[in-house]
Amino acid sequence: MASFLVLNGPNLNLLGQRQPDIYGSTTLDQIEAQCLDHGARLGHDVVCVQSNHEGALIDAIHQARGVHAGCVLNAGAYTHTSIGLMDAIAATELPVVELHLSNIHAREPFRHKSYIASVAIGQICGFGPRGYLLALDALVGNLRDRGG
Ligand code: CA2
Repeated sequence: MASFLVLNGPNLNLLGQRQPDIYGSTTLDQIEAQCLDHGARLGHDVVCVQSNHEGALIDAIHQARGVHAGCVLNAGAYTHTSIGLMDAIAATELPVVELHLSNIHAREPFRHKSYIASVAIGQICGFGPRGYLLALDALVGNLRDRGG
């Protein structure tokens, strides 16, 4: 049995409470519960963390090393700005699947740039909450590819 980290960044704690036209009506609590259920179906542990602070997200990535076999990361707006998060992922070599609820490539041009993409094993966007489950599937496949 492996463990995976589901890490959510700034403002995602507001899911389901604001802007449902863009981000849907599912709350972060509900998404996290779905991730836990999906992990259990796959025979793995899932740990969920959310922070609005860049440094706390970087700390969570550092602490995941040797604990979690991979990470689903929705870095929110830090996706488009954070060299610090990018460096943390590169330094820890943690397998990360970049996740977005919305299709960032179909939105404003400033959302098309992702600092996470170059250090992630892949990116899933545009599938809403289901994307988190697809990302967990991808991490389980990655773990198997690595012989785990
Ligand atoms: O589509 C995604 O998952 C995003 O990572 C969401 C970020 C956005 O900055 C990225 O470009 C794409 C924003 C998260 C804000 O979440 C809210 C949820 C409810 C109400 C307001 C904001």
